[in-house]
Amino acid sequence: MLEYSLLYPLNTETRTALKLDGMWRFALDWKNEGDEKNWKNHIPGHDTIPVPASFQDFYTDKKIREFAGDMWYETDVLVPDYMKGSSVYLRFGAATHRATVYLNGEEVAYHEGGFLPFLADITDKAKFGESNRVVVKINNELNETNIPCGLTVTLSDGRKMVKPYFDFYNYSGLQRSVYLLSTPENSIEDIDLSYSVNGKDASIDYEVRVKGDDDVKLSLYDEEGHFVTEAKGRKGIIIVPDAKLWQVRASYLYTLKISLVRGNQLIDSYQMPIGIREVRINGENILINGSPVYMKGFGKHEDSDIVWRGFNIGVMKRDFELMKWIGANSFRTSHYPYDEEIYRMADREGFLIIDEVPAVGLFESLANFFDAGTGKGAKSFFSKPTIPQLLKAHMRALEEMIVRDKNHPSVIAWSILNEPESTDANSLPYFTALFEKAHELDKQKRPRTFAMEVNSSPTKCHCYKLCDFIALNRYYGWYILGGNEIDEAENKFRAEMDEWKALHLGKPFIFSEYGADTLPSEHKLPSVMWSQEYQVEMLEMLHRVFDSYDFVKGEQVWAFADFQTTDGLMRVNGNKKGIFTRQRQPKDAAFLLRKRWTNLPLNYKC
Ligand code: BDP
Repeated sequence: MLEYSLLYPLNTETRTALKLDGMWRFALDWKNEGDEKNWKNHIPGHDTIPVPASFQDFYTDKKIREFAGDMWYETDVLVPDYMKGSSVYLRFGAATHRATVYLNGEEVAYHEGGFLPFLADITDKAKFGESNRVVVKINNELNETNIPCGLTVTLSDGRKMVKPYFDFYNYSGLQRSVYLLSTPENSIEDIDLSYSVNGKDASIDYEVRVKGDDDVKLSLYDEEGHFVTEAKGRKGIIIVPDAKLWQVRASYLYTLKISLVRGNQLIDSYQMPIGIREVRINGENILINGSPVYMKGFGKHEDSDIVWRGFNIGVMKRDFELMKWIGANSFRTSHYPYDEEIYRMADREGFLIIDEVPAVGLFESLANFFDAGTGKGAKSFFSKPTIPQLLKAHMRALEEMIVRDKNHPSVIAWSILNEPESTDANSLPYFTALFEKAHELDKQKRPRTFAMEVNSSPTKCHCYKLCDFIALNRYYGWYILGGNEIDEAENKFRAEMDEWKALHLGKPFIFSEYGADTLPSEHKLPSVMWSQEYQVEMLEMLHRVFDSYDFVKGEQVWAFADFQTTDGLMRVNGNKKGIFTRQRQPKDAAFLLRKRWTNLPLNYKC
């Protein structure tokens, strides 16, 4: 069980959540002297930087952009007097990849893992009614003992440089909001919910975790704010008469209000939007509220101009509008859990999310994304001595993700890894531990999967049987037999699909990635690779194959928008497989997808 509550920060009758976003002081620790020189008390220099944002691309100096090591953030926070007597925390939405937090020079938290929230308990250390100095040391190095995996090398001039085993830029810093939180000492810590629909009614099976021994009361309100029903006790069942269900692209959100009471006194109060819906896999179908759905959508990134991987509320809005325009109903949070606001928006807009833990780069290659796409195999990653430590970090991230995201109706599945080396026999115990943990942590027992690269074929993969549905990343027509060999690619793809079919797994398959790099500037008739015409042709070929297999129940194209990667021969200032440009304008393929997806019925092939 996590040592703190990951409930989304809210202001209620009993709680305060103050955002500390804005310009923070900032210093890069070039000489690795910050610890020795006590930067925890005050950092040197006059530079300031926005929070939330990635630090890298603001600067015009390449050495700053490519900095690897410790970076220090600082701000002064007035902790209001009225918080005295409460539990007080600093809450970081994410600090990439590891952070040490100091309050008035004293360490109050250490957290590893760059894409999930953590809390620093400052109840006994804060000076109330006065200014408190918050300093955060963040380290952005990559290694093989934490996810995502990569290497950090030292260059001849002594500078460090990261070598990601993954295909996205190693953006880092305080990329999500920071809050000053206060909650009552006795407080609501967590809640688990699961749903079942019985005819017109629904029942909500709940369990509230509480600090202290006060009584728990729950009240349910409909979308108009009208009272529906209530319940008492830490555990129980709420019957919702005439329940309005949360449906794909037609959401309905109730508000669940949870109170902690002592007699007539209100001790703590928290509320959350909830959507009543069931998720089940039945044979080759993915069922939402008992009805089969075909998933249409994207693999995405948190990536945009100007604040990079930092959360940007405007970009979020634009992305949802584009996804609605194109007829999508789902996305995967490749390759890390996204900002909490995105899940809240998906709840409201009725999108389905495959929530992915940042387990990418678990592959014995410096260019996993490329080698994997070509089918170049490797088979020793899970035999490395670092594996026990990596598994520990992976388990922790999985737990944080599930605890944070389990109450979003939009989250319908967990993706436990992306393109791991599942051809290594030692991968099986590693995967099994994680798959079991996901079920143990999730009251709703959502389906679990991992996104499989092309080596994870029926004959070579040791782990696909653990998946409740199969998620394939396939690049036929791009890394495999591209351009003039596209017909060969189609044949080869069909041959692989026939192999899967022959296994009669009786499970749904989705394509969690497929796509072609495309420069928005390039047009060519007849097409060549990288032209807009080729992206359209290749998608048409792949869709033809998807349509020939009834067990294929979803397609999430790679990628939603162009995004930044590390420098390299294979990338033209980033990955250009976007259906939209990085500025969120459509390439030609967007119109093809819009035509297809707005015409495919939700229960396609069922
Ligand atoms: C897959 C990876 C993804 C890459 C993509 C690509 O899962 O992160 O960006 O290929 O090569 O291997 O475009």
